[in-house]
Amino acid sequence: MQEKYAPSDVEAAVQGQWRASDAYKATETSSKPKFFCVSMLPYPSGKLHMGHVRNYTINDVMYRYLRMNGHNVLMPMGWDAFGMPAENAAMANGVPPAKWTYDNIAYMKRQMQSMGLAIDWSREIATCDPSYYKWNQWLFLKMLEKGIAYKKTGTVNWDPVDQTVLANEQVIDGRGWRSGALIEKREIPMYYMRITQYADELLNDLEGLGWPERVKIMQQNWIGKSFGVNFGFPYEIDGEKKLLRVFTTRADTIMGVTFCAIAAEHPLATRLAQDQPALAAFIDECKRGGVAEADVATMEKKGMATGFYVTHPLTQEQVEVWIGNYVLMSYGEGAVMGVPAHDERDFAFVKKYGLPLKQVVAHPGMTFSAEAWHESYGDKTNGVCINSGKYDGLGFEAAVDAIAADLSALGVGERQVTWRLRDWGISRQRYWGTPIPIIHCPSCGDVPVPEKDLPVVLPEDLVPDGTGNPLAKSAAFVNCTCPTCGAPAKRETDTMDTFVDSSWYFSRYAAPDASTMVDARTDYWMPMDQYIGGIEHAILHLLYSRFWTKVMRDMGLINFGEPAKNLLTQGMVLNETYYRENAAGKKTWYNPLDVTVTHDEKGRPVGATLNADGQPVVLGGIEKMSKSKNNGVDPQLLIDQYGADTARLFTMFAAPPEQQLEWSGAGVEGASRFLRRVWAFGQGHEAALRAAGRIDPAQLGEADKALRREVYLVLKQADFDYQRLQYNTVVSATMKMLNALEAAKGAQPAVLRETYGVLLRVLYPVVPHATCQLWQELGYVEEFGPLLDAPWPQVDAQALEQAEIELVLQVNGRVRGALTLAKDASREVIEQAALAHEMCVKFSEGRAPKKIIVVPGRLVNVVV
Ligand code: ANZ
Ligand code: ZN
Repeated sequence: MQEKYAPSDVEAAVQGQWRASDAYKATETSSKPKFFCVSMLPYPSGKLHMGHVRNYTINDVMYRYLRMNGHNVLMPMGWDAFGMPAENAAMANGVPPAKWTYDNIAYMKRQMQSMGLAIDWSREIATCDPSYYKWNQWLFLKMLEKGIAYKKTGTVNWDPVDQTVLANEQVIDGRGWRSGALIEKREIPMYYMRITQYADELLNDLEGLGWPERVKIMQQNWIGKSFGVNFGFPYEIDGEKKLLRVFTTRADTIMGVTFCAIAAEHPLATRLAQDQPALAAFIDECKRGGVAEADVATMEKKGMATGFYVTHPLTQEQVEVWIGNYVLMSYGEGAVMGVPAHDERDFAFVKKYGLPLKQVVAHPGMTFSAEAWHESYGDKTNGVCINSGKYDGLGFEAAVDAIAADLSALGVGERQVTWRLRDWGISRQRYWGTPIPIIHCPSCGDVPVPEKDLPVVLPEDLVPDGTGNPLAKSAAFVNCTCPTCGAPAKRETDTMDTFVDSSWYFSRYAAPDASTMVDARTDYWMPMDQYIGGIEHAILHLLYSRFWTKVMRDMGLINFGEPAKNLLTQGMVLNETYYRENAAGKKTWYNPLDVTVTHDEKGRPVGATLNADGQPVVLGGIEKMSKSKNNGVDPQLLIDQYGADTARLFTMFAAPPEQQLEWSGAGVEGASRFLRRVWAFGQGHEAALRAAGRIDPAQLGEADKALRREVYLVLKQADFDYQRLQYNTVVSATMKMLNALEAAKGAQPAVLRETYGVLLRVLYPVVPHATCQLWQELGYVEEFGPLLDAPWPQVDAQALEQAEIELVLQVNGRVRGALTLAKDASREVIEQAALAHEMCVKFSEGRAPKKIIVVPGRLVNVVV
């Protein structure tokens, strides 16, 4: 065999064998239990980054371990191929998004292949392929039939200069990202999916999922089920009696209301603005601000008094109405009762505008101060009503019961359950997406494209130029005939949100060539036994996927209601950052690979210089690898220089899968060195390893026993770590094994062969190429078959047994030392050893022993 470990030769050879034998093609006919492990499909952005490498390696390690442990495993791969970056790249380079996308896919696929991933490529999916998105269209039409999809007007960002709709992320400080024009809100017809119909089920089914608690809580908050009271403040306007309705989860604080706040879009705000130009201007400002719900807690609270009053339904007091930028039109009633003493947002609001505040809940042991907010003021769990008339003394539940009953008796309110979850708007006024299969006919209206005409194929040769959707300008696409009446008609030019594409792709992996959306193979592989991806998908992608799965189940297409039994959210990959700042305060970031760092005697970084000019750069701290901080490391450089096995080993060893991983050049070097040692051991003992026979248990010497014991002890731990997905300590286990092998002087070849064979198998899932090569070259294939399906090593219980044991030595019941004795030492030998022990001699002070108590295997107590 090769004297030196040459990763590129080894990897090319081993990958060639895998390809030739179609090693990772999975079938549904196995008698073994199935295991379906899936990485969230990548966006084909151009090339792999370290986050991809980490994600897929975790998946691959799991695949290989489980396959050796008797499972029928499938690891698929696909491409989330629609979306805006392709349109942006097209605009920048003048090439159609399709070409850019397919080129990127080809390149990234080669990179994945060079990583040696156990992917069944026969199941590859690109979501921009008509044979895939046909089924998006098909299910959309089924949903339309069943009323799960529907049409209504929605608000979009309109760029009046570029004459185009912009995505939220293309609006920067209220202006279009390209044109700089002030963005307008426009109401246009759009399609929605009724995810709210599944809200209860989406919430309740979280419980049974093996997902990180954090992700479940995020989903739970997003769905946001709130129990409260909906009631109205009576008022009169234009001679009409009305109610200003609010939703509150804290009806117990109703006697503490000092104002009401309504959203800028609230109909009452619109009405009041008719008479007040200043109010109208403020409302416009609020609308432009367009707050995302996530920012409401932290944004600056702004408001304006309207001079209009409503009546408190229980006290008859007059309460002034304000417009508040923190009130969302899309939640509850778009209006709130302001209780500044017990709601943090209301508190900040009255502090700013000098409004009154009234404490109505007392908390034991807390004195209330109007000066500063304290989180206990908002606590409902152990408060008691005060300053609340007949409700005084009641706790939260009792107060809400009484107040809800009173409001209901007055006919102005009732209990209500409110959800944060909104229906999912899927229409995008963009080119590079799944066409919505609808035809607009002047006489028949909106006509679904007949099933036989699906898919509505997206033309792949258009180039967007930033001024609206190119589909809308393509006569060939737009003009068609009405399927119902045959008259000239126009095709819908909106496409679907790309979250649709990723809502069910995993089910298609199981049956990629099916002539239906899914088939029986989907029920075989699904649900995913393990799904792996970033925490950034904790909410939308996973929620939409769960929704689509339930819809497909209810249509009888599949027999499961959740897409993923288990979820692993892998940690981010971090790296150091370095920058220089110019006089204007503008920072230029330098890639860590282009920088030399100096360290103090404790190894802490103290300074850095740029390699190009030798001048200092500033250490900017450790952050997530990103383009903006220029601190990414291209995994291709790593693979080219050290090989895929080293890249894989480093990423698995540097941190447990769910923790953050810090890039380290020294860590990569260390990983590479370790693999060279593994190789050198095999190469150095080649003849002995190949020639060795079977182990004769009767012939084992001390060195043999010690080596076997160490390797099997470590195997036991490694096995446990594999099962709990703690791959970093699996790697340390293999390092311990190699240390033991290198140190085992005088062990017989048969024992070396056995224990080295254990090391190769434990290391194999992480480092598949080098281990496969060594496995072959050292003759293990003849004994166990190819490594991919070799039996996982079993812990030899006998090897763990120790020849010697340790007994605690006590004198008069106090621990004084320990005795190391043969495991089968007789009582007589134990007593002799105890009496002879120096501590026993010292503490018995010459007195004769009265009695000696021996607890076998544990202790010996000398009583004097
Ligand atoms: C009075 C009150 C007093 C409130 C108090 C809270 C604490 P969740 O739990 O998320 O459902 N709210 C209602 N509609 C709103 C809207 N459209 N925009 C902004 N805030 C709104 O939150 C319910 C609470 O959020 C409601 O209870 C209301 O403030 C506010 F000590 O009413 B509360
Ligand atoms: Zn028609």
